[in-house]
Amino acid sequence: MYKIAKEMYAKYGVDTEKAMEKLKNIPISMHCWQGDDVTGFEPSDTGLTGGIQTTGNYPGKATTPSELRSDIEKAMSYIPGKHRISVHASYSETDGKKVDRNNLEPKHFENWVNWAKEKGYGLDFNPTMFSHPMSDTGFTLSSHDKAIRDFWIEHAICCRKIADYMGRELNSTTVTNHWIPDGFKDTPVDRYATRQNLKDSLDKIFSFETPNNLDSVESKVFGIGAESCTIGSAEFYTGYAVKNNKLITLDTGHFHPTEYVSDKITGIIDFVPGILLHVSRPVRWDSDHVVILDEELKAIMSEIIRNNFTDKVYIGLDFFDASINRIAAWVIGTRNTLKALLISLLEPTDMLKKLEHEGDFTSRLALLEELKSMPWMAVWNEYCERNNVCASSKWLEEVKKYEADVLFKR
Ligand code: RNT
Ligand code: ZN
Repeated sequence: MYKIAKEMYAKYGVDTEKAMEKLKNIPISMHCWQGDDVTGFEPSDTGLTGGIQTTGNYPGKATTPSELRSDIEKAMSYIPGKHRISVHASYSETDGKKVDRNNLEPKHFENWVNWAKEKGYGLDFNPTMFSHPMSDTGFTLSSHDKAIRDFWIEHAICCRKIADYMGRELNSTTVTNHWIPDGFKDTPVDRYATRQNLKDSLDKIFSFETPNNLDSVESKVFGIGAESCTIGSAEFYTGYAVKNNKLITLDTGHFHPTEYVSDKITGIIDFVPGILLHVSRPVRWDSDHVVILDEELKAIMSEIIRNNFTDKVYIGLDFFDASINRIAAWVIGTRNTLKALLISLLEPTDMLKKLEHEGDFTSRLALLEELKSMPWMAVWNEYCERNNVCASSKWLEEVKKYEADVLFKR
């Protein structure tokens, strides 16, 4: 099948070998939080807050950091290529002692770093500014209460130091994503003051250099319980990122349903040092369903590949489904992201761009539609086999076995 596919693509001037070679060098940052429904392992677990939700109670979730790491390894064994793991601050390991978030240190993430070193993963990081008593008012960095603001500023500063340590230890730059849940349930009178608070807090957080870490800020349209006004809106963070040379995070669930992240990438890329993607799947709201191989996923990956943005666009995942096997959720979403990248890498982009630049929109449409039935699956299977990973859904049989032998016994 691969031989035939190779010939078919060659007719369009596409080299399948090159496509596979390129795919190998694109890391996906897989989020740790799909494995335990975003709870983390702090001794004082307050439950998930911040206007995000996991629904479902599928048995077998990871209950300790080592279980989570084993589950990640299992998922990674079905994902071809070398990738990264995105860790939240709430996954600290403090030997059962209560170390509050404003006192976290690199040593509390040593196990993650040693494990990543051993497995060859990169690490990315996230301050956790939700699921904590200090976020109970619904406000963190934008709060009018100085004690609350200061607590979260301290937390983010700890996190940037931890991220820098991770990047240094692993010899691979960490990307740290800053997201806060802050917003008003009901119509506010003084939105501006909260945004000024947020700006001041961010300025304090970013007041020192982290040579092994890049910072990104993530906007949102609304959260549960914060329906009327989100302090960290798209305009706020776009402005902040542009002015302060920060990366901007584009989460596919954080915009109005008729807006597409695939269209936003080229709109902002020349004005920021980079983009962090949070690839997710919103169903009616920011529901964070498992990523499927849909048109938007393919469109996003096409934007990256068509424009050679792989050095400036960091691909991170952000979904959490507690109603299905969590390892399968990771495998499905991450493999789909890679499949979408491969499909884009197999596109005769120069040919299509030429048609478009010449105004031949008829041929552009015809070719785009023809390409949809090209045998990319044969290339995908070949790629998986060369990377010693199950090509077909055989991985599911193995995940089901792990479920029976390990997950259901927890
Ligand atoms: C929430 C944001 C944020 C979180 C993670 C857990 O709406 O998307 O990125 O999902 O930090
Ligand atoms: Zn996100």
